Amino acid sequence: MGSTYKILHPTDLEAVDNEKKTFALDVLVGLSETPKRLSSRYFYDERGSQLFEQIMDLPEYYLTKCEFNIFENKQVEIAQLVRGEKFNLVELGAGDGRKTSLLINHFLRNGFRFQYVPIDISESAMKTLTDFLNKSFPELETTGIVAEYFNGLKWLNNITGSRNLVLFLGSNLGNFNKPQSRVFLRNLWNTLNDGDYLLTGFDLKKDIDLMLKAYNDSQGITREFNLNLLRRINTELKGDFDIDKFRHYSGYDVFTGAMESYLVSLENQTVFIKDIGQSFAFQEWEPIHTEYSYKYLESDIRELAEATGFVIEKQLYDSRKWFVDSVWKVQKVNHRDTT
Ligand code: AVJ
Repeated sequence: MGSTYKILHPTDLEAVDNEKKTFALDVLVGLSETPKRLSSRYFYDERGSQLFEQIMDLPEYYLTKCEFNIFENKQVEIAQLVRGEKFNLVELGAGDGRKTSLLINHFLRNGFRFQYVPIDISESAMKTLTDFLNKSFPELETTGIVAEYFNGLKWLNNITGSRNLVLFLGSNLGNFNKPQSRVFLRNLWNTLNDGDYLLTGFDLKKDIDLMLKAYNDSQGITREFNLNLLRRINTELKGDFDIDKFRHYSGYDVFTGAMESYLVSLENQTVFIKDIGQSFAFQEWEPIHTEYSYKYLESDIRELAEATGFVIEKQLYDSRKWFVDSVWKVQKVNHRDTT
């Protein structure tokens, strides 16, 4: 390997700086509250993303299996939405593209005219994805956008007039509570055009033991995934968390309808975080809330669509009906107003 250098522009430096500051501020606020909390958005550093890939391969983590089953069996139903026209297949937070490959393959085999537009904040994830796509589908036209979802979508709408089919897979919406998901979906609605489609995954309410197993796997990968949040604070903010003095706990709250994950302090202890310049006291058995993974009833899904200006077109279930990829159409013209 020869020597190489990279010039960091002021804007790059600012971005790095801002990201770290936001993380530090969120940790300070979250650990100062009672009960303590940390946001699940910070799970996904490089190690966290690798651990999540491993979670998706776990036998207990049924969500990914369900969505694969849907993408294997419902390709024709999805293809009917965009038959005969040029369109953009947009994906928010594309990951490794394994599920989407099934759909891309179907579209290509049937001579559909489209480009694939994955939007992801991580440049390394985008590079891995485009390399994989170039190998698997040399004839596919891909325009990867490294940006925040909404900036990416706005840019896309300015350069093409084609219909968008937006994929938001994996029950990612489940990390948001009701008001947060409404804001997110309404923003999405605002950014899209009349007649665009959104295909989004919802994990349905089901047997509680199945859900508990999915978030408390026998190999302890989910435990590592959760604890990685403390590791990240140690490396990025110079914290001195002793990882062995916390345990992973994940339970189902029947009232909120969410699997909720925690890290529980196993003894009285004080943790110092240098970049925040402060220590935080933990009592024995004191929890930190780290994640909501909401589960849905059919009525929850209908309500969400209605509240945010979408019309439900199709409900695509896996064969066990544990999960649904819900297809929504953007409706910008209110028909009640035009009659
Ligand atoms: C990526 C947010 C859909 O909530 O099921 C997996 C993340 N957390 N195991 C989920 C996760 C614990 C996952 N989502």
